[in-house]
Amino acid sequence: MNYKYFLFLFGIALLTACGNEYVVDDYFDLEELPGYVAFDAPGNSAVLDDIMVSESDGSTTVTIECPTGTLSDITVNYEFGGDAVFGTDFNVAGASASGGTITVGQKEWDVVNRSNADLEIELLTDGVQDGAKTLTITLISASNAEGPMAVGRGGTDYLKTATIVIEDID
Ligand SMILES: [Ca+2]
Repeated sequence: MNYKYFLFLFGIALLTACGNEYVVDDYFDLEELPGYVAFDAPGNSAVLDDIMVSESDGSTTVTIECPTGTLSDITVNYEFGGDAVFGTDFNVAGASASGGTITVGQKEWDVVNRSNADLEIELLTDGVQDGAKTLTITLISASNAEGPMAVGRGGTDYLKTATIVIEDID
């Protein structure tokens, strides 16, 4: 193989390589993100800090959102965990000791906070010096008219659980 022939081949190889890059660009595939519901954290944070409350605060809320928006109501199932006792340390309307369901609906009139729902947790004073209690609320499943949706940010464990620490006042 002589030198010029090698350069010629090298040039072809370069052109082919460049051509390939365009081919890659041509076939660049935009993948649609799957819809999901997750707890809303301040700003773009993927971490929800523990929510510190006192048992005499009356109530606190956590927000569950569908950042991509939804064309139909989303039914979200959640479960309670931690050592806070349902009916003694806290109450959530319509829920049971194991957890409950909340609907995240489309809010066309609310552009900023589209497709979210506030879950209100009533805090109960028990008159007993029983120390701080922890309540976790974990999103278990979600679905709308289109079918099942992921829970947690992008279907991950991020923003899937909210932790509420209830300080004792007794
Ligand atoms: Ca107490």
